[in-house]
Amino acid sequence: MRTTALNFFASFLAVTCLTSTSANALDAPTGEVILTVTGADLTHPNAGGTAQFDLAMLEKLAGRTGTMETPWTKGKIAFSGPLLKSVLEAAGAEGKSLRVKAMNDYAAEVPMDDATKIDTILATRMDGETMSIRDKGPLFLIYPFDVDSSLYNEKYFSRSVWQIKEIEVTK
Ligand SMILES: Nc1nc2c(c(=O)[nH]1)N[C@H]1C(S)=C(S)[C@@H](COP(=O)(O)O)O[C@H]1N2
Ligand SMILES: [Mo]
Repeated sequence: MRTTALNFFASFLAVTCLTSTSANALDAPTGEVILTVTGADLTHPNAGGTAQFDLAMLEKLAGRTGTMETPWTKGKIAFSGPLLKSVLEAAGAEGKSLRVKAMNDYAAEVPMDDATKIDTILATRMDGETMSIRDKGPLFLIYPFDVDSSLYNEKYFSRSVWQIKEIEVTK
């Protein structure tokens, strides 16, 4: 009896795991594409070899809100959006480095550790409002300056790319 229950539980677990693996497949965007993740071997592409996201897809991912001062804003602002880590997981991206590219020609090299070891936010909102391009939107990479003030320096400022449109994952 006991073994049967255990076996049943084990197969239940196996089925659940398999189901959640296929649920990891990335849906196709239905709204305007605001982010494209590119890289050699994404495991969850949804557009050719790339992973495209609209706002709703990004805002469904695990995220956080951090209220903080930044060099680019006045007073304390609540930045919210998915964690960079969740976005990369959704795309099935693995690599050592990221090239975070803005709509203008600016791009920054961001080590993968900044996604995996730091709760960096790919901010979609400031004080609850989506950001226009003029306000550094639609996406702004925000380090958790509220949690770790030692990040508040030029090294991380230069990686704080605004008007992001693409993240290229490199080996
Ligand atoms: N889209 C975009 N993001 C960017 C930059 C840029 O030119 N374009 N400059 C980066 C650099 S090098 C730094 S130090 C800070 C500069 O912010 P500041 O121009 O407000 O001083 O933003 C970073 N993010
Ligand atoms: Mo800079």
